Amino acid sequence: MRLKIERIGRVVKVRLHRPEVLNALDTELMTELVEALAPLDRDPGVGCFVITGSERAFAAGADITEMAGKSAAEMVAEDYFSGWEAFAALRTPKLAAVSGYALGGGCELAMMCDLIIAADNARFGQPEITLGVIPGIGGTQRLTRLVGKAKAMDMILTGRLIGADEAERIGLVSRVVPAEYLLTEAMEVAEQIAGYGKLAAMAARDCVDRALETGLADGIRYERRVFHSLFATEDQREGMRAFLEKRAASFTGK
Ligand code: CO8
Repeated sequence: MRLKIERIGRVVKVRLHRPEVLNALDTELMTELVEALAPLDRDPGVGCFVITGSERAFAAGADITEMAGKSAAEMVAEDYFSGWEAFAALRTPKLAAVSGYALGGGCELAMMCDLIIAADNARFGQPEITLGVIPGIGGTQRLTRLVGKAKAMDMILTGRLIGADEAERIGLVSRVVPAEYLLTEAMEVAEQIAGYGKLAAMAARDCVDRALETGLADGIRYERRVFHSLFATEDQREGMRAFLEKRAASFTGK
């Protein structure tokens, strides 16, 4: 098993576990991750995923040993790494808790999550250029959308690693915390998100992602339709009634 999965209340914590290769992401890990999370994604009792690695490495990239000997024909035939799209498409909010290296596919995996909380020892990078290739799991696209052309080009063309503070400054990560508090903070944030109505949380992340893919007018129209649709939920009734009755809301995900 390449993962350690723990369900804590409404939060599912997934620890990448290939310590001997700094959590390098191979096909087996990708398949295990997607197969484990797909049913939980549909479970209304699960409100947030936390993806984490070890203190030393979130993930040091795609598995170079697995890739190195492949031919272009094999890459095409296998549609190598297309399976990661299934991870990105999970609708339950996903939080990456990053300590140590998040390089190449590791940085791309973190960017597939909705929030990144970084330990102060985290280092992000897209060093594929040093291997004679380019990012292949969305790095050129997501990084550019998240941090803009100047920083994306800098990281992708030079392979330079950046620290947690720079990552926060350029908008790659949501929060930076001392390494010893990383999981405490990540779990608190995940529990907070999981405590809200799951339909609203899924709708919110969907609309924010839409902003990266579409023009403003279409995005605003999309948001408004999704907003309207939430008035078909019990959670909307409960949330607004609870406010008016000056009590805490109790969401059911219906
Ligand atoms: N793949 C396989 N093995 C790895 C990887 C990796 N990405 N990263 C580290 N390892 C292994 C090392 O080979 C080493 O194994 P061993 O003990 O058997 O020699 C072990 O993990 C520990 O690593 P180091 O001894 O190198 O540890 P250091 O602390 O000296 O260095 C680094 C840590 C800086 C993280 C270093 O290991 C490193 O540079 N790793 C590679 C980082 C990298 O280039 N990542 C990008 C990979 S390519 C990618 O992710 C995108 C490809 C997209 C393909 C898309 C196809 C469609």
